Order: sequence, then C-alpha cells, then structure tokens
Amino acid sequence: MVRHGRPVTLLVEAILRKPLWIIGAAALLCLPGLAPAGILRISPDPPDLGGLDHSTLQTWRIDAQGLAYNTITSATLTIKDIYNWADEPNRLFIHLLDSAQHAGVAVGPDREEGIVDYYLNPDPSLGPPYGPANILLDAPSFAGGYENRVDYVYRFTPEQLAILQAFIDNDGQFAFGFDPDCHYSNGGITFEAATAPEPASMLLVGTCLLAAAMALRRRRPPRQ
Ligand SMILES: [Ca+2]
Ligand SMILES: [Ca+2]
Ligand SMILES: [Ca+2]
Repeated sequence: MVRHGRPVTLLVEAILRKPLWIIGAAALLCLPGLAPAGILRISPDPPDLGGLDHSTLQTWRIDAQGLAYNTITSATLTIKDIYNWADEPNRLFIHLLDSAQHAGVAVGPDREEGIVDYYLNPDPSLGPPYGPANILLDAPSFAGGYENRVDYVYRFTPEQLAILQAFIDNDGQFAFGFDPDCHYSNGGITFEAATAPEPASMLLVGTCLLAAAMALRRRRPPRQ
C-alpha cells in the first residue's frame, strides 16, 4: 500500500506500476495537500474576558507562532450571546494590536467618562500596556437586555489580514484591545484564523496529479 509521507519519486513509481490504484492513490495523496496548512482557534481565559464592563479595559495577547510566515486567508472574532445590561447608548471598541505587555488577558481601569475609545489616545497609566501599533477593527453597539443577546461575528478584511500577518511575523504574537463603553455580558469569545496550504503541500498536489495524468495516459489504448 502506498503511504503518504514516502519520497515522492517512490509514490509516483508505485502509481505507474499499479494503474488500477490511480484514483484511490490520487485521492489519498492530493486531498490532504489541499487542506489548510494551519488553523488557530483560541479563546481567552476567562472566556468572557471577565465581563466587559464600562469601567474596564482589556488586552488579550495571543501566541500565534504557528501562523507566522504563512499566508493567513481568514480571521474571525466571535463574541457569543453579547448584550448590554441596559437600553442605553453604547460602543464596544475592538482594536487589533501588534502586541501587549501581558501574556493572555490583562484588565485595567478605564477612568474616562462617556463613550471614548481608549486605544485612540492611550495612556498606559490608565490601562494594560499595549503594543506600538494598533488599528480599530470595529465599534459595534448592542441592544439592552438578555432577550436581545446576539452572536457577534467580525471577519477581517483583506487589508486587515495583511496587518495581522505583519503583527504576527515580527514576534509570533499579536493582541486584541477591548474598551467596553458600556456594561456588556457575553457567553464567550473565540478567535479563529486559517492559513493557505504551504508551498510544499502545493508541490505535492501538483506532483501527484501529474503522476495520475501520466498513468492514465499509459492506460489509454492506442488509436486505430
Ligand atoms: Ca471602558
Ligand atoms: Ca472608554
Ligand atoms: Ca507582534
């Protein structure tokens, strides 16, 4: 039986010797190569960032070494069952940070009155220190009351994926910065990102497809 992982040349020879296995072998060899090279799925600890109260700021630093120097094709931030405690004007400012001083989750005080995005004019004395670069991803508002809870899903744009990639490539980590302005409750936060297949995987796919094509050609009876 031809096994995935043997030298490509041996695999090609095996396919050519046993053409009846072509379809099965091509599926075994090619399909794994088409799968994403890596997927990161992670939640903070605690999963709800300890609640998202108006008087607080949060940074969530993520070790994403596995995504470094790959091509990130998608990234999504999900907040489950989020709602505001009261029916009032509110904004949840969500920033993408190059890094943050503290690993994992750090919570600091937000002493600014009203709805003011801390990360646009950050003062380290007010909250958890952050990285040297950051961009605003989104600033959604949410309806008041548990009965109005929603699953918030934010998908990175291609431009934001490129920035995320740069933030990860420089030291293997990035962070989210949250400034909840007002009093939110949520059922858990998740970040998920996927990368494109590695060049080596694409080479394997190309090689095995070429081998299958050659074998099929050998099996074809000569024209009359
Ligand atoms: Ca706040
Ligand atoms: Ca604020
Ligand atoms: Ca970084």
